[in-house]
Amino acid sequence: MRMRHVLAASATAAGLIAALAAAPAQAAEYTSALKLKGVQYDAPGSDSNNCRTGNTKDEYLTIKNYSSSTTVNLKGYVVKDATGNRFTFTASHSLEPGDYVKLRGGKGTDSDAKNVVYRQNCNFIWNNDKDTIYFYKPSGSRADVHAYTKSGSDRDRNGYVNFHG
Ligand SMILES: [Ca+2]
Ligand SMILES: [Ca+2]
Ligand SMILES: [Ca+2]
Repeated sequence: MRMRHVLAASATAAGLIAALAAAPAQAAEYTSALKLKGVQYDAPGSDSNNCRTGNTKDEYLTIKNYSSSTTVNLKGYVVKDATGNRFTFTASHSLEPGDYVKLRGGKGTDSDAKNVVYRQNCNFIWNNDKDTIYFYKPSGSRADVHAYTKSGSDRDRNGYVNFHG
């Protein structure tokens, strides 16, 4: 419903409407400096969500600032999966142009220098077969979204899918 409203209100050129209609899931991402760079959705090795001995930390989502001039604070940004599991960046984390952060599972100490934020949760969030990654601005508007399947998106089957360069 929201997409129809946006199209009716803002798109006047028929060509633009056709282009947006062809890729509705990704139309919103180009208004955002921060985008989903890629995801290691299947942590290497056998998966275990044991906080001490498991490999949840090896599952990560990379978020990058694609703006050439604007620094963006991650505080208040939200990521969500297809089933509604969510993580909110509650602490300030400045991403300068070209800077990135890896949002890892498991428990650890966030570090700007190491470009890492931990979900502080040892359960996996990105499914090994398929999932959808939603990324929201603090205002609630969508910054980016990408769906993947192991069979269709991950040609080399290494558990990683790239969304943006
Ligand atoms: Ca695995
Ligand atoms: Ca999931
Ligand atoms: Ca891959």
